[in-house]
Amino acid sequence: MKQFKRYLITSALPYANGPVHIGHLAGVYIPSDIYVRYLRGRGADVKWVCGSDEHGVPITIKARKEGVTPQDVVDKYNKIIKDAFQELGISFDIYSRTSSPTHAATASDFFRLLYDKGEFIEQETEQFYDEEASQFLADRYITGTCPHCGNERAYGDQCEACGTTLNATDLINPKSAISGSVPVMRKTKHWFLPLDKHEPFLRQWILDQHKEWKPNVYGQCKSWLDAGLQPRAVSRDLNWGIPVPVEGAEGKVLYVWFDAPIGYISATKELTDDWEKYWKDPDTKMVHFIGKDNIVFHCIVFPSMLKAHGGYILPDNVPANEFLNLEGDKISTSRNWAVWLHEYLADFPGKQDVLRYVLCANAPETKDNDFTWRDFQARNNNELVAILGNFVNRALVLTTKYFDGKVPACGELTDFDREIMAQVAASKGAIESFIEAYRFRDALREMMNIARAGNKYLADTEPWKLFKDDPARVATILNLSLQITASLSIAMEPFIPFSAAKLTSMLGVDRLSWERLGAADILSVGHLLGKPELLFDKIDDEAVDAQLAKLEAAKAINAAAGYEPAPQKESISYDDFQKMDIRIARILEAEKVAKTKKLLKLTIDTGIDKRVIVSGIAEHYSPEQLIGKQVLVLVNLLPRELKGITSQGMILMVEDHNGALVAVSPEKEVKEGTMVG
Ligand code: B3M
Ligand code: ZN
Repeated sequence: MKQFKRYLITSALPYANGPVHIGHLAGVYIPSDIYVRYLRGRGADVKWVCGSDEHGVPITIKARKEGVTPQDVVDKYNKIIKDAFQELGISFDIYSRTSSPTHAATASDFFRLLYDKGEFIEQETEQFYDEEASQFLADRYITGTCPHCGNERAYGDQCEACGTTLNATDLINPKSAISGSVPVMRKTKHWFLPLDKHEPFLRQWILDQHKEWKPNVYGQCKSWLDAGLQPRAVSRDLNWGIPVPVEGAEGKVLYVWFDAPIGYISATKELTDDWEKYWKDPDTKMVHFIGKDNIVFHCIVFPSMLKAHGGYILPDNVPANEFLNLEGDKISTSRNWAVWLHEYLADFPGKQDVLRYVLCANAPETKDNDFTWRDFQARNNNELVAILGNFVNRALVLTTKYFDGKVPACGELTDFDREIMAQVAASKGAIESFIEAYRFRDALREMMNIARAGNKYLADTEPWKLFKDDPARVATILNLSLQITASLSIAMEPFIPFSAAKLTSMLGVDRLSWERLGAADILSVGHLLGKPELLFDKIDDEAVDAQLAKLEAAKAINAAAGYEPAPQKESISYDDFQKMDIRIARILEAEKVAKTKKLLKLTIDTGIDKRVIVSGIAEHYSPEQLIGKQVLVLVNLLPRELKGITSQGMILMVEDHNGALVAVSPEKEVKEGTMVG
């Protein structure tokens, strides 16, 4: 195998139109963090770059929806993402962004060079144009009726009701999502990268020279290549992005997937003046960490761009992962079916390593995998607490108890001692080969096997029974147990760095170098340990139930929004219905309930009486919007106490697909107190 002098590691640039979730973490950021921490531990010359991907149509759509600028959108999410990564210990050397000036110049120059070399094809195509808004429309900006299922709100690229991928021209009655007008077809010029031209090279480079790539990656590349590559447009008619640096290209920007991978180069430039060494010297090993939906861009498109440009190295590997599901369902941003990193960090303070551990143990390396909160709890309680934490704690506490916290002397070794120490020593090579083969789950299991060996060692030797009669033997057992603990702190670092740091401080040492892993003399005799503390604690049912309830709530909203029509409820009799006393009422007064975000205190006239209802709609309606409004109220609901106020009844609301609450009112004014039924 080729020996490299240095490493350049890239991780997919998160798209800055939303926060990151556990699927991103398990697929990309945790594996790459493990890999880089491991390389650094070995003293390798490594640079790891990432940043936000901040161009493209979805960001402009989000901005329009929220009534802000695209820059506002990316500023917001760049910060949320960057802060959350940092808190999770994702240790990029740089987290940049594609709206940076360095990136604009780098991407623009890259395009211009390919243009000057004649690497593009120029082509006129016909595209939908909105005459009212005077702009071309990206497929996402066109809505209409799905030809497959009749959904009237299908997008030009996809129908979310039936999941079919569409072309805007497939839609029945297409409408512009910007102005609502009927778009017309208009000619427009674009630049295309002729991937077909690079096909022979790609076949050789991937199919012949990179047979070692993961089967899912290799297989996907092969099927793309076998299907035959087509020229791909690298420009778009859009006003958000990097302008196409060519005369006569006004109103056109680089396609987001053209500029985004160049973002890796820009970030390296921002990181070091020495960036060319990392991008151009064949002694650099470049590895792209990505999710499976990005394979074609990193294995086919970007390498073709680099090849066309010339002078750049190509990735040595692209260890893409499959997808992580959540509680049996596909993670979905629009359906809010996700565990968001920033929310996890808020809900489980100090438990970064638990998430890191569970997502690595469960990483979708070879197939899609499922994250469940019960599994999260079980892995914490049965593995981190019961195996790892337990071993470390026993070794440290026993040493404190019998030897005042000083590393005792090691006497003669038994065969069993030797066997255990040999096992620990062997774990070093095993972890290394697994990490180098991008098999992080297996590597993690090897790390845990060190703790398993330690637990077995203590359980079999039972030093607590020997101290009276044979303190010298106990000294040996604890010396070895502490050496194993020290090895553990080394092996833990790439996976669970916060706990590794805590452990080195309990051992009273600085971070140990990777090369020491497995040695029997890491801690010298007489060395004073720090104070033992618990490395992990149990996660109780309540914490897990709260997370499950959060997901249930997301499901209910999705159902209400018609993403998944809620199944019809159980049948009821007419009498059951008659039990509900629903009336027209008028809101007389409305005020915010102090110290709450969501609650409004409403005084209403039900026609029968004036009463108070507390309603969780403060984020959706201001008090002024409600005063004077007629609404429907369930008046015979049992009273409830909310923030010290008795709420008598319920205002009927519907929740739309964005989770916004909408009051239900009579179509015409009706006398207060009139019954609904
Ligand atoms: N922004 C990931 C995504 O949103 C995409 C990665 C770019 S890496 C150059 O699918
Ligand atoms: Zn459809």
